[in-house]
Amino acid sequence: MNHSDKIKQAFEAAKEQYAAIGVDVETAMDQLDKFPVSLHCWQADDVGGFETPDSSLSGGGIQATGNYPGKATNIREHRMDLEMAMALIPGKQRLNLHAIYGDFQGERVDRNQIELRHFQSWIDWAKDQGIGMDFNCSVFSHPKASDDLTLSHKNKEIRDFWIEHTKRCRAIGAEMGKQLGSPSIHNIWIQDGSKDLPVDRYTHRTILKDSLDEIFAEKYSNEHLKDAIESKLFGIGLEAMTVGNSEFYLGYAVANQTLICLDSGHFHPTEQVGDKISSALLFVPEILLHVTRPIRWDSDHVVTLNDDTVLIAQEIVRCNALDRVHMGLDFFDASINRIGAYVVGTRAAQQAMLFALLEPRELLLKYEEGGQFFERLAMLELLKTKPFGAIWDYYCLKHEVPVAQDFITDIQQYEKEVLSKRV
Ligand code: RNT
Ligand code: ZN
Repeated sequence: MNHSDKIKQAFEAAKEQYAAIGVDVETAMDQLDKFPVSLHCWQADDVGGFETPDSSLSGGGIQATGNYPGKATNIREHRMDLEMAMALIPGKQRLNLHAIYGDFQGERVDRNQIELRHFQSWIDWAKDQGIGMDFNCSVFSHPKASDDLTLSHKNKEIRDFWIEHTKRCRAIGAEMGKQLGSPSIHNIWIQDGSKDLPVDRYTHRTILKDSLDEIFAEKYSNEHLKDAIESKLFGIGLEAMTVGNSEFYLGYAVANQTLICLDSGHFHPTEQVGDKISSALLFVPEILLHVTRPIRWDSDHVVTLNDDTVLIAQEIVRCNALDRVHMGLDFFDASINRIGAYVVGTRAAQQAMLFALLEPRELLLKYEEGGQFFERLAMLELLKTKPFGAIWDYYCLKHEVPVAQDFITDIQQYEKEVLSKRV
């Protein structure tokens, strides 16, 4: 029996086991196909971007640590790496681009001057790949963001600069959505905060609210653009206060019916982001996720199939919200092979979704409503040792991407042949 026959045989046996608890494996795989994960462009080069030949992340309360060789240093390499990663991940992804990744062709274009033409080649690339795109204003790594405040700055000139940038980003995002025939989610995350105890939090939050009102004054069709806003607990060097905290943005999102972006690193370590989904869904139209793996703080480690990621996926499925929750990733690990990071992290997010889709929902609900809590716990535990891996392997086979550990050698080869030759 050849390799793929063995995978199919294991799949058939696994399928029967799931059928015995009332789970239709084929339906689960079909649902996963329709749930794209948005690949964040910034894992490829440690949040550097292409504004200048040596752009690198500075400030913003975020940090990429490590200096693993071979990072993408220009658009050509960046696209190559994304294509490589996508070739090793089952199903279709999206591309989530930050404004600093424009195709500036050596021209110095400040953030308040960016235009559609700087992103047209990305849109064309996405069209070629048959994928949708999401977009982000880049409100960090810039001299006008150097004193930790941007859209909430008391200095009108500074905040106007960032308002202009963000307005342009929304317009570009809407055009991406239009050209690609799939709404683009534009996410606003800003660093604004304070290292030590501020006395005037209220004015900064009032200013941020006004800036957002101005930014959102222009209306775009929902078919082209969806607006998301992202809160944070604290950033490095901004430990005492974050202007856009969870209460601020959730309030703003509810009042203005924008999407709320929940980043799994942006809450207290004992809070579960998965638990927030069913609450937020009652008050905002849709949710954007930035799935990441915080270790002790917002460390942005590569996503793994851990309890936090699984709960997020379970709640999306249990809330029947696959079309109202959008999964983006937000990790940037510069200490390991960066394409490897993409593939491990994205596959883990997809595996969490598949695991959740393979839950015997009716049975679990019956136990819960009947007060049979031992039975509920037992079934949830049993699911962990069901032959989930056989279904996942078959899913990869079906999508013609490397099965099980096979992608490791592909990435090693890419490192040897491509990454190690970069200067
Ligand atoms: C930072 C936020 C934000 C960024 C990206 C680069 O803490 O999570 O989403 O990581 O926009
Ligand atoms: Zn984020």
